[in-house]
Amino acid sequence: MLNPLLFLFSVFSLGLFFRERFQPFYFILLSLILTSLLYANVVYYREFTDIITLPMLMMSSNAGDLSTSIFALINWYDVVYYFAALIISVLAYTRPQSLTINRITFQKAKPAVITLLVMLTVTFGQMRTLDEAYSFDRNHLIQTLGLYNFYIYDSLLHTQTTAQPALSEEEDWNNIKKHLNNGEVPPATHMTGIAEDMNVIVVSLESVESFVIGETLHGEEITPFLNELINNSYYFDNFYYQTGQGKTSDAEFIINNSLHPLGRGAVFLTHYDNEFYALPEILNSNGYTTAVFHANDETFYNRDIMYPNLGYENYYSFSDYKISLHNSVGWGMKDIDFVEQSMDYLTELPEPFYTTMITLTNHFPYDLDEEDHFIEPFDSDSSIVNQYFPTVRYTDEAMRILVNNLKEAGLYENTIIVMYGDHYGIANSHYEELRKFLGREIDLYESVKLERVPLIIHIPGMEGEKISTVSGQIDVMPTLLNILGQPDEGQAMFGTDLFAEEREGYAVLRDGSVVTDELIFSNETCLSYADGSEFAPEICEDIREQGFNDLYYSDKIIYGDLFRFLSQ
Ligand code: GP9
Ligand code: MN
Repeated sequence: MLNPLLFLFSVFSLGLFFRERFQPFYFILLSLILTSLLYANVVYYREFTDIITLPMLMMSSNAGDLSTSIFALINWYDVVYYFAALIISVLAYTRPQSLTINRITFQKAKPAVITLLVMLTVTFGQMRTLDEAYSFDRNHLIQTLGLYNFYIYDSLLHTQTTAQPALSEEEDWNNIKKHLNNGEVPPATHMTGIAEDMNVIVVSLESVESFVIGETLHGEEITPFLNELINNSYYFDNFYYQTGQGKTSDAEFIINNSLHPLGRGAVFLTHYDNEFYALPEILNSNGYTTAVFHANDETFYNRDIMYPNLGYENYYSFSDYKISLHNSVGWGMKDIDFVEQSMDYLTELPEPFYTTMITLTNHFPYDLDEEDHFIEPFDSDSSIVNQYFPTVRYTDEAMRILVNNLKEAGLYENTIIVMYGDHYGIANSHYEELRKFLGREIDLYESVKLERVPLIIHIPGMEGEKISTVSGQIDVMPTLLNILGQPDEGQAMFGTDLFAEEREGYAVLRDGSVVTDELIFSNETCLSYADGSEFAPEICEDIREQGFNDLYYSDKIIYGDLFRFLSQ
């Protein structure tokens, strides 16, 4: 409480330098600005469990498309946030003298101003020496600094990170390579080239989490098709999403680069003109046709610029689909129609192809017409949790149609199908109601485990199996490169081949949490992966450090645009 108070005290007292009749206006204006900043974060937090960072503010071009979601996050009783501003305004009108204090000259205020400056310098100093690990865990950071001071810190970070490319040197690579070589594990030789020259379809399953897989609601399977597909695929049930504020686009970024996304903002928006060494680009230079299918505005997340940069030759977006009121809901085109129309383009692509399909129907706030419900909603006090089940079930149905269409088109037998959940679907603010579905308390241990999303890899001719070693989105690229028989040419990948014999369970989440087959490090706490019992912090020290370095070096590559220096 003290940190925000110090900030508020400082900025409000600046009003004392104004002439008496201007003071009330200054207080009203300031109160409105600060309340709006606070309230914007309250709304954002309800869905993203995160704070708006400066790079996110610059995402305003995406705000239009977010409007359907924003209304689901606003409550009428939120007016309480504006009470203080209201009271100040009423007072300014009825008794302005109650809001004015004798104007202070700078001369008189000198001791106070000097004290304030000293306090601010100390605060800045503290921020700079904050344990660096905190900087990845924003929840912790806000608790330490308070919301308003956080923005001062974020501005410091902003100038520091935007200045990096100019300062970056080739030598940075030496440290990064050293770090990566340390944890390097050779890929599984028995899988090398097993799917050489096969097509690849990677499907991003919007907001699909692991907790629905294999589960039932009202006695019916929530994902009957995915459950069926899992039976003859490789299925990773301890697979974690590693996205940051760029959500879907971050997931695409991780899958295609085996790099971590950034801690602040979306790489697609902040570093779209960087040099990358991405999976589509590698495959394209080895004879693959590359394409993305996503029935949204082509400029959303800068995809129109980022896709060619990552090596995608074709991008089928909004204008390539026949979209009507009838076949759209919520954010846009319904997944079933999307999949069906995409087939027309897919079947025209020269083989082998590497394609990405991005689904949309299971997007917050999970709107879906009654006629498209293949399962009844859940019954709780959260409409978000309730509606999530029919939309997941709908996307599941779309996947059945996709696979059936692939079979009909004769593509199923020579196409690897990868399906992954892009990020969480149910935000922490709905855990109270989600708990009713899960039938257990959601403590720190459970909330980390809820960061799991499905990963399914279907390889024609292979039976597959369930693999329970901990893994993350960052591991998909090295896995695909190996089964496609594409040698790792020394590009910097932060993931490891999922089939590698020596691979040990490991996933670093973007907030600095680290998960292994034995341990969970999250929120400065060390837990057992098996049962959530708490260990002394030292037990997690090694994995905390390893995770921190992964994020640190991956960030260095992106902020410094280091691929410019990589000899290919
Ligand atoms: C936007 C879609 C959803 O085109 O991919 O993005 P999200 O809000 O999940 O990041
Ligand atoms: Mn998404």
